Amino acid sequence: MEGTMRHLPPEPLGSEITSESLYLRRREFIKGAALFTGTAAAVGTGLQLLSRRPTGSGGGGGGGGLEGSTPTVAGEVPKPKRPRGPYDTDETPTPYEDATTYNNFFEFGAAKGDPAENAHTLKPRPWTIVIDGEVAKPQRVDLDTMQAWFPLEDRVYRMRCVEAWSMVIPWLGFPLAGLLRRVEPTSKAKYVAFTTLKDPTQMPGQRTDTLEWPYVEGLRLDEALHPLTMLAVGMYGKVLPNQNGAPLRLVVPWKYGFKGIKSIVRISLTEKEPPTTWNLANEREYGFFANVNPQVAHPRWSQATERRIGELRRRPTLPFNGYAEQVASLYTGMDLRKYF
Ligand SMILES: Nc1nc2c(c(=O)[nH]1)N[C@H]1C(S)=C(S)[C@@H](COP(=O)(O)O)O[C@H]1N2
Ligand SMILES: [Mo]
Repeated sequence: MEGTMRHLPPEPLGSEITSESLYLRRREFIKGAALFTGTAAAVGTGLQLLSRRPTGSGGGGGGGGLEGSTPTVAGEVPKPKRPRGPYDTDETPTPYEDATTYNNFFEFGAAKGDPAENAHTLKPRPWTIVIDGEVAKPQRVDLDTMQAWFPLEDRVYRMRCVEAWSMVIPWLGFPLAGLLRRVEPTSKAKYVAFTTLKDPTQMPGQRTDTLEWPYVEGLRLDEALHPLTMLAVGMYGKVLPNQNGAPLRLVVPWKYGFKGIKSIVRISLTEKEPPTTWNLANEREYGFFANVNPQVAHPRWSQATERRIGELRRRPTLPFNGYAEQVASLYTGMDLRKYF
């Protein structure tokens, strides 16, 4: 991704696509199907690691963890059985290794491999989140405390980057709606603004001016309250790796990936549409809504197809990233070419 004003390399590069495909193909040949079974088994197992809520506090939710595990025959590893939820895709999750080494997190560098290499300087605990603005109950809360308010849910979502690559990620988290209802938005609240940590000692990329810091994002309140919208604290059954936005990131699966702001420290309810980082960098190329839309090309590349990481052939991009049935009604009467 880039802002032309800031002279970052154009994406996606043809050469990058070729070398990436060859790399993935070679690796898949070596590791075979083990990668995929490994991924499936990982989902659920991290719930124990993550849940620090006291026993008895509603464990159900949409998650299942190991509750449904089948008893094991001698020597066999138990397979977690989780019924597919209403929002899960049944598509094969992207290998964990790819999801954690091919990242966009400009606070740690602009190259895809930079975050995995550099994000160890981020300290995800202790972590405080401020919730303020147009709410009856503003607060400053420790993340572990906040996490204990909600049962964790597994959600397998597609993620489509505006650069025309995509992944399938099993997230662990909770719907943003629950948090917003808890702080009681006032009648003036129309939008939700999110802010990433600003601390160049933890985030060395903030010493450069690739983007304006801190990274900021926003949603309209109805989008923020939609049941698909979640705050993630983990993925693949484990605590969120730093490079994926530890300890708390936004996930909005029908929008381009840049809406999924990482390492959130502040959530503010506002009356006016809040500024968003990529729109500030280049308003011609990145809008506020950023709904995945195969019919609206980026000024420098088509959005009609995408490269699913791990696959060789491109696949068609779906309206609202395949979530049209759930979210299209949020935009009835809106010109989605104008509000891109
Ligand atoms: N704070 C912050 N959040 C961010 C970004 C970033 O650079 N900084 N990149 C965004 C973009 S462009 C994408 S595609 C996703 C990538 O998430 P992933 O690395 O977990 O796949 O994070 C989004 N959230
Ligand atoms: Mo992105």
